[in-house]
Amino acid sequence: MQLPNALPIAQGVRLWPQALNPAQQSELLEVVLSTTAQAPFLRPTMPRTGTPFTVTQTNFGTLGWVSDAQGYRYQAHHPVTGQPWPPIPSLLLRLWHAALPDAPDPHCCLVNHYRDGARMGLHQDRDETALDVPVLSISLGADALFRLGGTSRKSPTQSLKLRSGDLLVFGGAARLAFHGIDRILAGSSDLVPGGGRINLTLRRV
Ligand code: MD6
Ligand code: FE
Repeated sequence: MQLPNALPIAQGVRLWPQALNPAQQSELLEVVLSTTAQAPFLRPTMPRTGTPFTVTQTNFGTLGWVSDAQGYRYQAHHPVTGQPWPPIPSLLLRLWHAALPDAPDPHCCLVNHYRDGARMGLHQDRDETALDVPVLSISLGADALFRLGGTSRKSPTQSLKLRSGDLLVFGGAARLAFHGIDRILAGSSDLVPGGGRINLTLRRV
């Protein structure tokens, strides 16, 4: 897997628009959905309040990111089935190493499933100790409006449209930048069965 030069979006943020062509997107989605048969999507809840997320989630890898009343954490087992998360499919590992040639294998691939109306509030990815390694984000399905800020919640933000097949790397000065998904553009893709968007974020923990 060879990637062309990325577009610089901000310090530490690089975007490969449509790095995956439609056939590659379908192949990746097929691999992802078939792997979720071993680790079904679940709807996490917010720490303390117990408010359900508007997305559903699952993970691949040795560690998965979970959220429930007890807080945010990484754990080795699916909270409902009690089984280890399935391994990260080799196709995803190849994309990781193409985007981040110097990084060791990721521990975690968090899979977010957005139906129309789902969103993700402004947050930092900071539950990892490996903050020196970037996060790779891969988008499949409906277009999404991604909000990118700075390292303070009050930093100015910009909006970026993420489309199916886009790869986004978040590292360096942006590794702790606030970001979120304002909304999904309903009907913009029919890749994901039933509509919506799947986002994969791969990281070292
Ligand atoms: C999403 N992405 O695109 C959510 N996190 O659905 C993230 O939360 C994210 O895109 C860290 C780095 C890149 C990301
Ligand atoms: Fe994030």
